[in-house]
Order: sequence, then structure tokens, then C-alpha cells
Amino acid sequence: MQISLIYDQKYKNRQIRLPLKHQNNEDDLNMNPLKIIESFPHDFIFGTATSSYQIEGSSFGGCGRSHWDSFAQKPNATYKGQNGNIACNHIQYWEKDLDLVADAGFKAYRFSFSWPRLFIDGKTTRNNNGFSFYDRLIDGMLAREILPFSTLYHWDLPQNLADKGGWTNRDTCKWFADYTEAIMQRFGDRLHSVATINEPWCVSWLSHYLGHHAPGLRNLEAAVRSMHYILVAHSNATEVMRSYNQKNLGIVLNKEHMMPASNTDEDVEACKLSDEIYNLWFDEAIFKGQYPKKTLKLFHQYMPENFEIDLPQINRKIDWIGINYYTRSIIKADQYEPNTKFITVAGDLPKTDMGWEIFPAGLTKILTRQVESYSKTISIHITENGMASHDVLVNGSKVINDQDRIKYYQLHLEELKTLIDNKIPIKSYFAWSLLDNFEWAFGYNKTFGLVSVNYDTQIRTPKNSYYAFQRALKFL
Ligand code: GCO
Repeated sequence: MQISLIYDQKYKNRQIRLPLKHQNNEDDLNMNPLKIIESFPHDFIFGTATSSYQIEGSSFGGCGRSHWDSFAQKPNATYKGQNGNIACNHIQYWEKDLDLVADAGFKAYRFSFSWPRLFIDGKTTRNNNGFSFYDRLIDGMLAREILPFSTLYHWDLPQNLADKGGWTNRDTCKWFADYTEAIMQRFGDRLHSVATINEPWCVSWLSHYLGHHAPGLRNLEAAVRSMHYILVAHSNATEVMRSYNQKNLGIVLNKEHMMPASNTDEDVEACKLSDEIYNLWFDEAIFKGQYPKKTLKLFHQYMPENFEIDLPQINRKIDWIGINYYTRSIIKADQYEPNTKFITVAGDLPKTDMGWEIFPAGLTKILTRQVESYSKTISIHITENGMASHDVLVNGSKVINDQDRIKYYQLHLEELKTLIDNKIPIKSYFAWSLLDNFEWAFGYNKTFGLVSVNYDTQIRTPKNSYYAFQRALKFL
């Protein structure tokens, strides 16, 4: 669907013309399920999010090799062996993509820097193309009055560093600090906010213990080391950024509400351990300078020597916490699981195309605990929330009527509004994702986008969820 968008020379006075079928018909607007957006505080920020490897196209622009390029080549690691070589070719189409962000009425865009695009070897070999790409991207956001919410690491570790042990090697934390410094020097003054790490649980546990993501290890020792070193990296990067007087620093944690499969002692205890590993490990360290007890007992033999010395540093101040929320988990004790003795089992709520249960009430449970137990005084950003659904193209492939996704957004936004009314300090909300993209091990088979991408032609087609946001946001 064509959207017309007219900018004056400086991209000011943006005019948005809505596609015909969505033009101001009052009844139609009153029926917009995302109308709740209009009742959010006037300074609340709505944005949308992506990440570098998922959209850019790692074969373009002199980008170095990352461990995701390598992982995708392993047999059965990703759906049909798919990879991020081309993805949404955002390197070429970034202007179109920023127009889509602006045209929807979003005031912020959450993106990530690709480490191997800036430093091919992760250390000293600069790729000037990469630096100028992010110059253009950030300037493009500012020109469109979109706030750049940046992330330093959204999983594309340079292969050269992966070869040296990646996140199981403490040196990676030092190289991450150097990479952070280079970003500060070049881009720092134009970034609205910086998150150090996206989803440390995924970087460590999902990737080194469950083996689902690069580097695809199933090794408790590696997992434990990475669970600590990813926090050291966060701390190092934060220290560097403070020395540059960079403002608005945070980290993005993924959270799921954990429930035991039954009331038996075994399941209840299993659920507590799962909750610690998934939800509390990072909060306890960042906000209290300690690790949760049950987990530490399980991890202790593999913790790096003198790990305690790092904890006061990890406990340094941050300005905001980012929460990615999608679903809940149901946990069952399982004596055959060799280390943790628990497994995740399917629940009976309606599910997204990922098989994830739709459970908006989890947001309240997660955020209430977040504020009460950890981040009492700082802002919360909902840095990701959204739904994979199997999109059906109707009407000559021009209309994607993703009502389930719209409903998902509606339910979660209603939950958030109540939390805000109850004084939970939530300052922004980012829909995941702007575009259908490379959904990691699921390749291009799972689609979270507000905008569909045809990977043969790179044509972007906004879905009805996009228009639902647009219609609500243009009133703000
Ligand atoms: C994550 C990442 C995103 C995913 C999204 C859907 O949370 O896993 O931040 O890269 O694509 O969450 O799975």
C-alpha cells in the first residue's frame, strides 16, 4: 500500500496522507482497537524496534563476519539454513524504513549497532563504511524527529572474538569497552539513549546452555561464565560511557512470568530456580550487587575465580531499565534434566505463531516486582513487545489483515495503561518489530513485523497493525 509522505528540505513539516481506506471516517476511527494509545500521558514515547543482524544484510557494506553468520551455516541450526546475509537489505533501504517509522507517527526508533560492521575483527580493523552508515542512519532519524534509542550489542558478536572464546572469555569484555568507546566518540552526542546489552539471558543461557542461538553450545560451564561476563561487559561499557558523560544509559532484560506446572513442592521449587536464572540473576547483580542463592549454588563450581570482586562494579548506577515482554512460562520439575532439573511445558492459553502463550497480565506481575524489588527510582522502557502471527495476504497481496496482532497489542497496551495509572514509571513502549525480519533460529518463517517484507523484491507492505498504530498515533 502506498503511503505518501512529503518532506520539506529539512524534513520538517511532515505531512502524512493516510491511505484512502483509512481516511478520517469517524466511525472507523472510533473502532480502532489501539485507540487506548490516545489516553497515554502526553510525554509517553511510542516507538518501534529492530536489530542489526535481523534486518541489515550482513553481506553488504563491508561488514565483518559474526558468529551468527557461522552458526547459520551449521546443519539444522536455523530454519532451512536461512541466514542474515541479505535480510531486509536495510543497508540499502534504510531511508524507506525510517520513513515508515515516521509515517506511522512513532517518535522513537530502537536499533542496534553491529559490532562487526564497525570493527571487522571486533578489535582494531575499522570499517569506515560501517561508521558512515550509522552516521546516515542516526542523522536520518534526527531529520525525521525520531529519537535514536540505540543498543550496543544485539547478538552479532564478531567471529574473530568468538574464535577466542566469545562470551566465555573475559577479554571480550575489554574489547567491548573499546568498541563502546569508539561508538561514543563518533555517535554519542546524537544518541537519545544507549542500552549496553540486549537480553543477557539470551546471550548467555539460551546460546551456551540451551544451544538455540549462536554459538550453539550446550555446556553448563560455558553458560555460567557467559552469565557473569556479559554483566562485566555491561559494567565496563557503562563505565566508559559515564567517562564520556553520556546520558540515559540502561540495559534491556527479557522477562517472562514463571508459574509452576502444579502445586507440588518439586514444581514450586523448580519454578523458583527457573525464575532466578531467567528473571532475577541480572536484576540481583545490577541493582543489588549479588547473585541469587539457589542459582549460585548450582553455578558455583564454574563461576570465574574471584567473581565477587566484579559485583560492586556491576552494581553501578544505570538511568533506566528496558523490559522485553512476550509471554509467561510454565515450569515442571524433571529429574532427567541433567543440571537444573526442570523443563518448560506448554500451557493452555491461546498462543502466538511462536507457540508462546498470550498473557498480558504477566506484564503487571513482572513490572510490579521490578519496581518493588529492584529499580525503584528509575524509568522503565518497554523495549519490545509484539506477536508472531501467520500473515495471510488478501486482496491481490496488498492487504494484510493481522487482527490477531492488533488484538495482542491492544491487550498489552491496556495492561500498561493501568500500570501507568498506578504510578509504575513506564516511559515508553516499542513495538517489536518494524519489519518482518530474520527471526534467529526460526529464519524468515516467523513474522513479527508491522510491515511485511517481500524478500525477493524487498517491497515493504504495511500491515493493518501498522495502520492501527498510525491512526492512533497521529492524534498524539
Ligand atoms: C529477542 C530479541 C529479538 C527477537 C524478538 C522476537 O527478544 O529475542 O530482542 O531480536 O526477534 O524478541 O523473538
